[in-house]
Amino acid sequence: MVQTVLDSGRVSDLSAIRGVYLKAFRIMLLARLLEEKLASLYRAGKMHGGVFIGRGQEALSVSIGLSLREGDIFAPLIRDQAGRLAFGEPLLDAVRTYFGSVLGPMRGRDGNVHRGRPRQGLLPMISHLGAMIAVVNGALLARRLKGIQGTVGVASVGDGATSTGAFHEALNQAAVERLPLVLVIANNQYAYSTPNSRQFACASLLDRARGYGVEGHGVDGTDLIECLRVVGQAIARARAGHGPQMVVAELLRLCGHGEHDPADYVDPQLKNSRLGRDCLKVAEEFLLEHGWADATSLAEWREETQRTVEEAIAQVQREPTPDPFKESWVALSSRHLCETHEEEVPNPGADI
Ligand SMILES: Cc1ncc(C[n+]2csc(CCOP(=O)(O)OP(=O)(O)O)c2C)c(N)n1
Repeated sequence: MVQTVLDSGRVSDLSAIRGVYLKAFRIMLLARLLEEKLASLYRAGKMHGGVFIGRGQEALSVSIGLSLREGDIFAPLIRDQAGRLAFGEPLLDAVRTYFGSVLGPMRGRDGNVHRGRPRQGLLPMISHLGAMIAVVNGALLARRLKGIQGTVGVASVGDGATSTGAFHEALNQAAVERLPLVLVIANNQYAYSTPNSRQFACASLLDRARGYGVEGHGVDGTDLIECLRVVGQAIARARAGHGPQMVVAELLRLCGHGEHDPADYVDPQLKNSRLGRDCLKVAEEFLLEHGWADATSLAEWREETQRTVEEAIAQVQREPTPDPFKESWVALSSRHLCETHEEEVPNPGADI
């Protein structure tokens, strides 16, 4: 149902999009509240490792997850908690990885954002800077060789990736092979602290698409309806055989690169511009304006979602962490990862 509406481009028909929009909003809210909680635990010194959140990028991210189908491939970035949830990653996968639970998908042995479920097409991230594009290409080529048709792969990257060799080589390969790759670039105007002006000299990152013979689509990343429409159509075009697609979303990240980064380099003028809008607030205003929610339902959803987050964290805090004397400290092979994923993981929050 979600895909049908998004594929057909009927998102301008408001009655058709209502159900998808509400679902997207509730997932964005779950991602936001989970990450706010993780960030506050990090500041209280209660988290191991870094905490990287997607505040301000949830509308773009959720649109990816909701536009994909079972059987597709998704290589999320550190700002894609919303997209992961929308693609079907259980909330507990995130919480268990953050708290090092041995029941987590990486068995409590990997960095917070490096989790995945390869068997379900959710690829564990290697590096932030474009490394995953070639991995998605490889998975798509493998499917082609096996004669599997009709699936697509999304690689999510930041503007920082567009200046790396990995990005250019993989984009060129996808174009030459006409792979059903959708490259979603969240241009949050800074690569960590490096502004766009010190990073590329072209007018728009969409020029990168043109240069490689790839279709490009620009979108206001603060606007959920627009993200659902543009990301949905790019994915539908890749699925329909039109070759690789690039989506460039303009937005700001409303947080640091990680929670260790105060992001005081961000130009206040940008913060006060349209780019600095909070996509969750924009979506909330849209819901109220169209009578799809009222203040009471918004407050109830927030309360219910907060409870889901608190309960998941309380549950995981009671779970064991790996026993260093029993673990065999070899790298996790993909076979191992797939085996770990055999069992069903309960999924609080999945019914939203
Ligand atoms: C291969 C590689 N080189 C360098 C780094 C260090 N590094 C991490 S994030 C980053 C910049 C990221 O910019 P962007 O993708 O725009 O993400 P943002 O944090 O701005 O959202 C750099 C240089 C890395 N992780 N991997």
